[in-house]
Amino acid sequence: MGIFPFMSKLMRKGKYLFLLLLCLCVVAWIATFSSDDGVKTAQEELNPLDDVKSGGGFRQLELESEMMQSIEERVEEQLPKHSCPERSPLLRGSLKLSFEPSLTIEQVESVNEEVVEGQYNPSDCTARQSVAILIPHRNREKHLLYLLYHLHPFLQRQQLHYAIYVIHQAGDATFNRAKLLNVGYLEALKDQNWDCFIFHDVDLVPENDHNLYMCGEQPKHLVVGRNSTGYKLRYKGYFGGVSAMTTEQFHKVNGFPNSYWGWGGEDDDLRIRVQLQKMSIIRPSPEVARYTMVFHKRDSGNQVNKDRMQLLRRTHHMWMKDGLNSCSYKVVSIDRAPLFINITVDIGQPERDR
Ligand code: UD2
Ligand code: MN
Repeated sequence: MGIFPFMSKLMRKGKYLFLLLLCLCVVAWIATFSSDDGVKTAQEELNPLDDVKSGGGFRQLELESEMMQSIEERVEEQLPKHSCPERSPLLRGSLKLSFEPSLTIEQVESVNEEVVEGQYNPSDCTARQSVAILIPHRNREKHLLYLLYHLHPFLQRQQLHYAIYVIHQAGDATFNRAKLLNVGYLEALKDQNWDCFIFHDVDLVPENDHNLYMCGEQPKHLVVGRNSTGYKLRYKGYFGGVSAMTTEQFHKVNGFPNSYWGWGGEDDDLRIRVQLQKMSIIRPSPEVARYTMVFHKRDSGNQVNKDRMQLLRRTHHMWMKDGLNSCSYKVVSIDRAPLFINITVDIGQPERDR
């Protein structure tokens, strides 16, 4: 065989070989692709978290955790909250009070965001008492602002469920503190069944949060001393300024008299009513029952009540006729402001002026 035929035979075989190699490459290429897909599918099945990295899976996990959270919250809501401890861990004792002339209602509101329409309820425990604070008021806006500033955090530290009612006397007839407090009691009970009422002058700021704004077995007088009297009790039967009575105790004495117009006597009348019902007045210790009275002069429209001694002599047979059961008035408006419920009321005028 010559060299030429040998070469042409080899080339023919090489062509087949080349074709064979090409086919093998194509098969190998297809095999690689299909096996890649296989690996991926297996991994996906084995490791679902890989899917989380893509948007859909992540959203699903989010939804599941939101669902779990809302279920937990609902369970918590249904569990009865435990009662607040007998002694609040938040009490701080004697406090340094400030009376900043530039204080504004917006500032007081901004530090009391948990107070809603004058009312507050502790979030982590059930308060031992529901307490309505009643403040008789006319033309003492600055005093009211100072009192709200100090009283809200004071009551919150005592872990009370409370509301502050300001009973504002409309018009310019002679002032009548006692009748305004009767109105406050009757109107507040329309909101809910309060356990305890605190009758509170607008100008008295408590200095020590161990002075508890709660009611007890007997009516309570909370002001033993104040700055303006050298922190001494004014006299033994003194019951003015700030006092606390349960709803039942106050109802039992037929509330305050309505017939004391002007300054003085109404607090002594209430003491006599309490004594006539065989109740006695209790007081916290003098170290605790301390108040700062914001300085003021006698207001116009609140002149000394010259009839007060005469009225006091008649209390023992008047108490049943003059009080909650004879308190007539006209509510002018009820404004539920963020920090207090403002009841403006027309309580009429003394008989002698009619
Ligand atoms: C004492 C008593 C007070 C009451 C009064 C005689 C103390 C600490 N307080 O207060 O409880 O028995 O004598 O009525 O002993 N008010 C106004 N606008 C007025 C007038 C009075 O808002 O125009 C309110 C305000 O809440 C004030 C309260 O009535 O705190 C008592 O009046 P006051 O402060 O003029 O009498 P004061 O300090 O002698
Ligand atoms: Mn005063």
